[in-house]
Amino acid sequence: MAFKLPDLNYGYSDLEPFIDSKTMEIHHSKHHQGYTNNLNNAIEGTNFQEMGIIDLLKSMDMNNAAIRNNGGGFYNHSLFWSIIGPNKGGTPNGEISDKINSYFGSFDSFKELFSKAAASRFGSGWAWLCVKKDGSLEICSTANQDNPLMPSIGCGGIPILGIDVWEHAYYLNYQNRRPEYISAFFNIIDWESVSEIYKKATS
Ligand code: MN3
Repeated sequence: MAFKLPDLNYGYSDLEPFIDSKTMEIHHSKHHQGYTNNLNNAIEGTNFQEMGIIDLLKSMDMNNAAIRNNGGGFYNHSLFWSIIGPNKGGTPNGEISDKINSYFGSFDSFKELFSKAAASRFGSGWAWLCVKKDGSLEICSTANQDNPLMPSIGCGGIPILGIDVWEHAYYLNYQNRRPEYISAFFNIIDWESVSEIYKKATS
């Protein structure tokens, strides 16, 4: 089974003014499509073809650059599209809200720590909110297309929220102003979706 580029639940222009239409179009139809195609090429004829993306990431060899970069790219962007949307933002409700308050003190404090992790990632990469095996939450960041599911990343757990801080994610609209993009991202986070992912990760 080849991996397939997921469709978006919204149009390329629907996240404006926070993410512009052209960035969305290139990011999804070129970058994410590229990771998908390259992943399929990299696993051709291997038993990774029989696996889902999560098992593939957990069992991959970190020295295999093609699978690491493109498997990560495929998974990271699939998660990213699913946790953003038009007319979202605000603050979470329910269990995930309680968890955030209990681990980070308040939503504002969580926002500050997550934004800092995203802003301080040098070069290309991602910042994550993860839920660990014991149910605790952790904010961390990874380089390039790495993610917390991969072996020996030192950034634990299952990601339930992630922000892409590669320049391709924001440069057309924000140029070098990454902190403005990070701040805008909070207006499009789909907390209901994050909450669903959290529930699955902890069930
Ligand atoms: Mn990207």
